[in-house]
Amino acid sequence: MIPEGPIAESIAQLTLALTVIGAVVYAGFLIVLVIGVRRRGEADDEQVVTGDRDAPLGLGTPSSRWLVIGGGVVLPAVVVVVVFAWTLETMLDIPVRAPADAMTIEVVGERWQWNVRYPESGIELTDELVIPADRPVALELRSVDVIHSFWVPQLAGKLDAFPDGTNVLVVQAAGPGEFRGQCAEFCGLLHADMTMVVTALSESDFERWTEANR
Ligand SMILES: [Cu+2]
Repeated sequence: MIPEGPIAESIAQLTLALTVIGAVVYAGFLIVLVIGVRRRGEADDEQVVTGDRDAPLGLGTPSSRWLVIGGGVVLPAVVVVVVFAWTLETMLDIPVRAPADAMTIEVVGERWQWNVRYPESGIELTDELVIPADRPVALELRSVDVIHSFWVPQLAGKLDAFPDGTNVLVVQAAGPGEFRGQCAEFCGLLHADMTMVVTALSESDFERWTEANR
């Protein structure tokens, strides 16, 4: 799924980075494993030929020591630091509070629908959200019953909606468009039907929409 906003973009980049780094580490591990098994096999053959059960396996040489220190300590440390730093940077990219220029909309989960309310205009919607594009929108998430989770992957990460408090999820669309969302916390029989359509409109179209629906 292609990210359609800066927050989702940042998350998608981290996902790609973790996938690629994980694949490279796994491939490297498999290669070393195969080499190790084959060498061990050769050493075993040697023991059979000479009858010497204490014949060295070649692990005490300086080059193999460097392989153990480099591949077993230094390389994993580098990978962990890179992954940690990248993850931290992405987390810092994701706003946890409404930015100053954000528009606030209340989104309340209720088995099995999303009730949307615009505090400024009083507009109310169900299972759909209309937002201005190119501007952060702070969704005040709550629930009236069980825990739900608001998730529109193309715009932002997912965030739980609790019955006893408000969570703020900041979403942002890079341009006008339509984006689908889904409740991401199993909430009962019709959980799968708890969907959401987010329509991002240009600033002027959004103003027109607001006036028409006020
Ligand atoms: Cu739900």
